[in-house]
Amino acid sequence: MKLLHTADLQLGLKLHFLPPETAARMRSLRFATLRRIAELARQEQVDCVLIAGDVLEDNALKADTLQQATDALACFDGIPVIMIPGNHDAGTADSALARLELPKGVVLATRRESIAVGDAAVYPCPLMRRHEMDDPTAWLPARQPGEGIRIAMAHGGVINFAQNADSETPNLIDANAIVAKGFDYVAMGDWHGTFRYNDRVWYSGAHEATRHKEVDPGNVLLVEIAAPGAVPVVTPVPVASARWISRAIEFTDDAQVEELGAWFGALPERSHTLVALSLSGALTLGARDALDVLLADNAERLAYLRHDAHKVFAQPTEADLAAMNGESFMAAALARLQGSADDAAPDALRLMYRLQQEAANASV
Ligand SMILES: [Mn+2]
Repeated sequence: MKLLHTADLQLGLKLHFLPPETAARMRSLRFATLRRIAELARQEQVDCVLIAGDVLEDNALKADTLQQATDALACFDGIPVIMIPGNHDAGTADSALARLELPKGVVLATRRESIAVGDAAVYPCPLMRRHEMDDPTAWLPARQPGEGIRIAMAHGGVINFAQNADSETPNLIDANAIVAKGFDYVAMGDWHGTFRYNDRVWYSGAHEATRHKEVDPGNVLLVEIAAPGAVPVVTPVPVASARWISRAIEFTDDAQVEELGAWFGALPERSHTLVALSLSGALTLGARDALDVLLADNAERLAYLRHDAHKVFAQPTEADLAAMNGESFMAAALARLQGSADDAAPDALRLMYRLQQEAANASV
């Protein structure tokens, strides 16, 4: 059998750190990518699609978001889709998933009972509360003689991801116990990066990233299982259209500013790219100024740019100082700033340099 495994779609994700217009654009990408996953499912002629929890961002979502989710899910048109509630959209009394109008063929599994897909069986482990104290997979029965391919789907941590800082739930799951019960594949959700725990236990990761620290998000998994007991062949397929990129640069040479400019320029789709730069080091005054201009320009072009350029020091060269030394007032101020231990002195020096450059340019 062939299936497509995804999870953590978090449709309706708020992205509060973005300007409202950009956040809205990024929110709509998550629906568009779900539609592309439906296309992929059709191309690959999968037997079913599993969404292993956190389909929706939260249970307070309103009808506009739910309708967009319904319309995107309708694109699977005829391909069975099975989804379970996760910690974001737990099957509580106010469940948003329960308010979702499910297109034909889409099953919301809120009960601990198997669902037949051809000769195979899918065993859902829904989260009916945000945090389950007990392992939500404990109910899974052991394989009985004559059973076909068995697939479990669950949402939580198969290892203690907390130490990796990106797990949201204490919903701890004993994946080895599931495999020991004779399951061929365990479709996991909650961890946002694609992650192979072992041959049979995989996290697909989120279809679109939700933050910079995630490792390898933006994929879905194509899973092929030849027969009961066979090792699944799992192929990650990139589907995300937003790129979240983190980079650290320690400046030791002015040429690195130009290199950074070229790097920005070479990004395939800056309007769909969210960049987090961690900057340090020192530049001459001119290059330090050029860095500010470059960052300001790219902050407008990119979907998002976060940086800490205040950590990059400006070191005036002899030529910088000579250029600023023209007038007696400037020379006196310059001498004082250079000798100053005040934390604000480097900023003041940069400001002086910029004013002097602007004045020079204005007089041309
Ligand atoms: Mn989750």
